[in-house]
Amino acid sequence: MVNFSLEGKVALVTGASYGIGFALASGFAKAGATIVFNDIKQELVDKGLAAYEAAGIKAHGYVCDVTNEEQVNAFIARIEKEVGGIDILVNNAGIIKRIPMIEMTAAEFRQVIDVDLNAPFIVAKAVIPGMIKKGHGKIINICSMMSELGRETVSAYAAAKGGLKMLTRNIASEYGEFNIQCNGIGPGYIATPQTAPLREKQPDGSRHPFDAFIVAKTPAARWGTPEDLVGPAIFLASEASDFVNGHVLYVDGGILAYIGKQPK
Ligand code: NAP
Ligand code: GCO
Repeated sequence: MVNFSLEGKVALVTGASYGIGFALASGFAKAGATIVFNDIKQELVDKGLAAYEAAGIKAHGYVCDVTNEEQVNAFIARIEKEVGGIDILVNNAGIIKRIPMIEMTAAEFRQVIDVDLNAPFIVAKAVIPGMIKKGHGKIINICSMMSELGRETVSAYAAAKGGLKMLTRNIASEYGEFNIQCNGIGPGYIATPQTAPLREKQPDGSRHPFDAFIVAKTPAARWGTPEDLVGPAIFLASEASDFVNGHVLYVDGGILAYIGKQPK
């Protein structure tokens, strides 16, 4: 029988006080996993703990900036001591800056690369030795449609997410022999705080042009929800995907397959 259960597993989801990370961690908890998450600020960790408790989930929350290698190493050591060895890692924490490239400073570009690409390297590097000791592990990197496509104003984000796709493939290549599977999830356009600016109503009450654009570009004719990502993530976190490695699973309502609704 195919095993989709996460019973007895310890799952770390970075940046999971809310948004996609919160939905994935909540879904993992319902599939039997013990949940660990982090955020940069204690107040957000507390907010996240309260939200998990309200959902009937006992989560372990810690303050950690995933771009800080010293903090991450101490964080992982603390989890292994206080909760247990990590079986599942979801590199979810991420930021975006929407600035035309020639107006973006190098510091702004580096900041996005730091969170969206350097941090998944730092966290995976800290977690993999424990997975090798355990004889198994699942790493899921939250990529993006921008791992495949570009668009105006998101140069740093697309570069980071494109790199994250290749980091995913490289971890799969280098650690597959230790029964560690590393895959990506590439969400389409998902309704979270990160995309709120693309959906807000215009001063005249009309829809944001980008909102209408995305709905026309998506065969499912809607924005995704964080919950749309939970089933695919449980699959990649479970033994059901033990022979899936180095794959980016796009959960995008079909947008990457579609040229877009023709003008009437
Ligand atoms: P979000 O609502 O902005 O949440 C991002 C989370 O990451 C927040 O909890 C944030 O905490 C945390 N974070 C940011 N920088 C961090 C750092 N240095 N250390 C620790 N935590 C940090 O974003 P989301 O929409 O849920 O997206 C989650 C992931 O999915 C991101 O990697 C994003 O790129 C990716 N994604 C999103 C979409 C979409 O349409 N929403 C589509 C494809 C991919 P703070 O609040 O403290 O900053
Ligand atoms: C943007 C959006 C996208 C989504 C996502 C799409 O400004 O284009 O924020 O980048 O967040 O990454 O997969």
